[in-house]
Amino acid sequence: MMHRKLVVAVAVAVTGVAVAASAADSAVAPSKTTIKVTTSVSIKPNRYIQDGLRWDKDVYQVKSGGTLKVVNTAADEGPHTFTVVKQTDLPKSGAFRGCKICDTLGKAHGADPNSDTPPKFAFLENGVGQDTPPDVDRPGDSGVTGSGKKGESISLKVTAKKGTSLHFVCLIHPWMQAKVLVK
Ligand SMILES: [Cu+2]
Repeated sequence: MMHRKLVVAVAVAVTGVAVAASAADSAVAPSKTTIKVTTSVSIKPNRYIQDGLRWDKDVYQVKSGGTLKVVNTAADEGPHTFTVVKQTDLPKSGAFRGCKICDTLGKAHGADPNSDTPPKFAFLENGVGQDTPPDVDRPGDSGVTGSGKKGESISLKVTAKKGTSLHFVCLIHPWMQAKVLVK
């Protein structure tokens, strides 16, 4: 019986160490951060369909010079964009159908709002279309995750200085809004 008690005491001590270590880890921003598109749809018959399509967090952290990997883990909801915008350009609730910045940057991507064909440019650097990933440091830096299949991803290098907050939105689903704190 003595022996069993000792084992329990050791287990508790080990758990205590693990908690302390994970608290210390969260204080250090990672150099590789994954941003996931996730979803959960709930339906109330004759009332609504609630589209739970979203980024998996509201706030992310990454080191300046680090990488953001944006992964589409939601199936059947089409492609997404990771697009840095000014905080004041983020559409508020109720303005999603009239998201001005989404129209402007959607056009810069060469997207046709009336078709499912992929945009002409997969990326934008400061609002200008290009085929290669931008250095992410300011509004207008953007990337499309792919054609819309689950598991597709893009990797973006963050060149913004330490202390920058990068607000981002999905141009196709403007309620998907979050931010990256550059550390
Ligand atoms: Cu989206």
